[in-house]
Amino acid sequence: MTTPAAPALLQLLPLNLPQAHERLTKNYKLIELWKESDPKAAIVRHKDDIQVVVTSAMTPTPAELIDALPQLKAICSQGVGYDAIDVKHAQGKNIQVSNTPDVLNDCVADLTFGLLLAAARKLGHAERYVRDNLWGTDAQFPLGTKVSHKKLGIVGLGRIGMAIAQRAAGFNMEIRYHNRSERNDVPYGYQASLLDLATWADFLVIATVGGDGTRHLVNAQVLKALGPNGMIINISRGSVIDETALIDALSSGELGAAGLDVYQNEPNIPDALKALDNVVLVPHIASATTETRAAMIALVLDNVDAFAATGKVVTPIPAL
Ligand code: 8YV
Repeated sequence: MTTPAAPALLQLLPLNLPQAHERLTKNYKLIELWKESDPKAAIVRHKDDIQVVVTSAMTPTPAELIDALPQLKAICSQGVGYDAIDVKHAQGKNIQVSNTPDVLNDCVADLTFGLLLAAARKLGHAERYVRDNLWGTDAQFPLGTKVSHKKLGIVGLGRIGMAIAQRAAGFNMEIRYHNRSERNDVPYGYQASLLDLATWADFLVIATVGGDGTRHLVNAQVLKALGPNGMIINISRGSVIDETALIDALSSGELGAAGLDVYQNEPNIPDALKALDNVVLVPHIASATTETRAAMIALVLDNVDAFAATGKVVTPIPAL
């Protein structure tokens, strides 16, 4: 009796979980692309075997790669966002694409409040003040802005947006949101116009999807509407905010402050942004906790294993 050869799996990035390698090698012949001296040649060598690609929200997975793999049937990605993957192209070729929704909602929402509190209470600035030995000198530390009982506008009230709203309730904040369409299952006020939401809000949180449909959704006008006492927090994608307009608004004082986890051209953050005291900058870490990353990787592996066993991934991205 002959055992059928294991289908090949192309892994584009290392998965930082000890049991990941073991689980992947169980059902698949593993090609770890980052270990290949000539990645292009490795793809050509294995192209007729590769049925699954493992990627991430931050790892480009373009149409060219998809087209280079004629036997590809599933793309399993680590992360909820999928703007780096040509999902439409894959789905057009009947290739299933999975992401890792829900397991990161809590950590992303927690970090959103970390950034919001840091921006309002000037935590980054305060830390620099202490470390620079300015406490006790004539250089007075400026007053911050109260968070509790303020107005929170959420752009993109999806699963992460809802987790953010839940936390905002603990701060007795009034919540409104902007989506493409109104939800009839939430108690929060809907603003059909983002400009109206920004005019109303004290804090504007960006939790919408990335990609072409939301590129520069937050422009100079929206930032101006948020105003000199307003603050913007972005945990979605850098592409959603016009970064040049943001730097201008923060530098001129037209916008009060910002807390950013994501940027237009990661990991490059413009020096002009780094020079400002009214912005809190962290390096795309919203899902980066031991617990959540383990849960995300476990879900990638569940998708891979389910595909191997049943031909279907468990958390497919709906048809675009
Ligand atoms: C990344 C993210 O997945 O989930 C997303 O969309 O942006 C992050 O959680 C993470 O950087 C690992 O790829």
